[in-house]
Amino acid sequence: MSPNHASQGTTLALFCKVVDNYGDIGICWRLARQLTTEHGVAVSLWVDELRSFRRLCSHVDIDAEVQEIDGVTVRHWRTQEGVFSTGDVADIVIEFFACDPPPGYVAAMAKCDPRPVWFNLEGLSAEEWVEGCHALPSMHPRLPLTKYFFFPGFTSKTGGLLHESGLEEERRKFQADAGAVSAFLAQFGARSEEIASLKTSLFCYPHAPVPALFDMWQNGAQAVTCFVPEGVAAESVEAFLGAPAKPGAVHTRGALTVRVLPFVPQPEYDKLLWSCDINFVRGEDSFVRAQWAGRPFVWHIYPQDKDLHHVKLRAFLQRYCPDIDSLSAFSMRWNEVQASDVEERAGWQGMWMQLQADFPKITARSNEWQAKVLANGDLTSNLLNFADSLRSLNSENKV
Ligand code: TRH
Repeated sequence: MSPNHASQGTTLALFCKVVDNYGDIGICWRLARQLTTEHGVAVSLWVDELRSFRRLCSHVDIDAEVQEIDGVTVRHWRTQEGVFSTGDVADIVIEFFACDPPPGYVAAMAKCDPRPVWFNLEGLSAEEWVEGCHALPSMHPRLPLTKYFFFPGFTSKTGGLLHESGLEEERRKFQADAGAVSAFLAQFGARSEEIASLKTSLFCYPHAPVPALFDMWQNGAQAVTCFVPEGVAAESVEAFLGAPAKPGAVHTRGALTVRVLPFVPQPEYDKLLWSCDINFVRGEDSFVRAQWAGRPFVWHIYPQDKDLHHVKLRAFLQRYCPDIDSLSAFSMRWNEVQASDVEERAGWQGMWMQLQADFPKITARSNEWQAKVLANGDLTSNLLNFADSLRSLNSENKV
């Protein structure tokens, strides 16, 4: 992927509100780093909550108003108050999930000549309507400013997905090196029998049917190790361990070993996904990372009112694996979507056996999928290219 040279020296402000969990800051931090390291953009990341951020990146000082991390200027966004001048405004302004930059900042944007490019970076969905909304303009009701919607997605009519340029090479090198995989897992205390077993990672919301999954693995014929970062499905994990789910805690019952890991820094989380034979992921960012891991994965989707997430889950499965029933059925069961009679009769054990039998097919799909999605370009490059086209338009029209 060649860097976007037009963006060298460009300034960019990225506004992030942590609504809940880690996805908001996880996505913004990943985007900020890629803009800086691969495209030479000078990024200011405005974030309202530094504690969640510190779980992904231990360098974060939660008391600092402004700090520099990996070349990104991180600003603690404490308030909507404040007066800003045109000199404070970046060339490109991104608000994540319509999070509303401070009104004073927006007022200063309106005074700039030329005006900055303004994006609202939206959430990921495989639904078709996304294509119709991607790149749509939205005029400010009072000020002479236009904001553009930027939707991540899986097709050429969307903004694509976050993917760093060296990622694929790094992943393949790591997975081809059994010693590197063992050393990575051994640092968390994993023993040789765990490393030799069928390895899974578990990241899901608290309502996932983890007890049923554990029960099935425990009573199965094959040795399974489940690596769970601290804080994930804590109640179910503690019930299995019979002890607090602290990093290093481990327990084997029947064929299943559950091992608690620390919540690892973001780049290490990729390695965990690359090390496992199957990954359980959730939300948006870990879901995308699992797609780059070249291994089977099961997605626990973020729950929404009126079961809207069921529609989103089906839309993704329809794109990803319309011809792999075992994966669709298992994913639906994991998300507690009404199963068909056939699936109901198969039970967890039967569904797992069918899924496992399809691992080679799913792995092949994973590689085809990656190539297909990346043919649309990566999100960061697409975003900068779109910004370039809007900037030329802005300076031509002097809007
Ligand atoms: O944490 P999430 O559930 O986050 C989000 C938010 O809830 C958000 O509001 C919602 O819109 C979105 O889901 C759908 O899941 P996600 O998106 O996978 O983000 C988790 C981040 O945490 C991701 O960047 C990977 C990272 N991570 C680590 O760095 N280390 C770890 O050990 C683990 C388990 C995750």
